[in-house]
Amino acid sequence: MAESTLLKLIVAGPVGAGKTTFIKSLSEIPVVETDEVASENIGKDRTTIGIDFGLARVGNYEIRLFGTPGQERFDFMQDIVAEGALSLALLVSGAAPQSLPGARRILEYLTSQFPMPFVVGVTHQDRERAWKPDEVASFLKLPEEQVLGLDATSREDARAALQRMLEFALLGERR
Ligand SMILES: Nc1nc2c(ncn2[C@@H]2O[C@H](COP(=O)(O)OP(=O)(O)O)[C@@H](O)[C@H]2O)c(=O)[nH]1
Ligand SMILES: [Mg+2]
Repeated sequence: MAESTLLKLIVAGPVGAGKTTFIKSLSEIPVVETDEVASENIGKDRTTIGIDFGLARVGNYEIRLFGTPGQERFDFMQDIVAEGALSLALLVSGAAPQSLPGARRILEYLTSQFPMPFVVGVTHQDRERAWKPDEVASFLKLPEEQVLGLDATSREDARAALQRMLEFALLGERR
């Protein structure tokens, strides 16, 4: 049997974007979580302080998924997690458009420090009145094909997003 190729992908975005959910929807192993009781009032009781880790397989690729913490005071963790990553998924909740400036800050930071191909995933598409991917694309001034909508709780949606991420990553590599 052919050896599989290991890839490292990172999943970033503001608190509540759906990073942990996305990784759980994709992972074939129990996700290693580092959720802690949130120290700030961020609208939920628990949040990711460290990293989430999951493993997914697409064809011959074995994909290591690393979720980064969303809270600003853990920004230094992003550097540790992003090191050596092939591609980035920036998630933002379509139901929380107020988190878009924070999402943009994370995107600008990561892509300036670690130039790599990325896609933006707009979560909560299963909810009425959530911002649509094209609206988020225009906010972030990105081409529409780089921004996709998903319900992060859906394995099918998460897989489709992962596929797109891989396409961007592998095309990006060839450039
Ligand atoms: N309906 C819906 N709920 C979602 C979606 N993505 C995340 N959630 C929920 O939103 C909350 C925050 O998600 P979480 O993965 O913890 O966000 P994180 O802070 O980015 O890791 C959880 O209660 C999730 O179940 C989505 O696409 N649709
Ligand atoms: Mg989380």
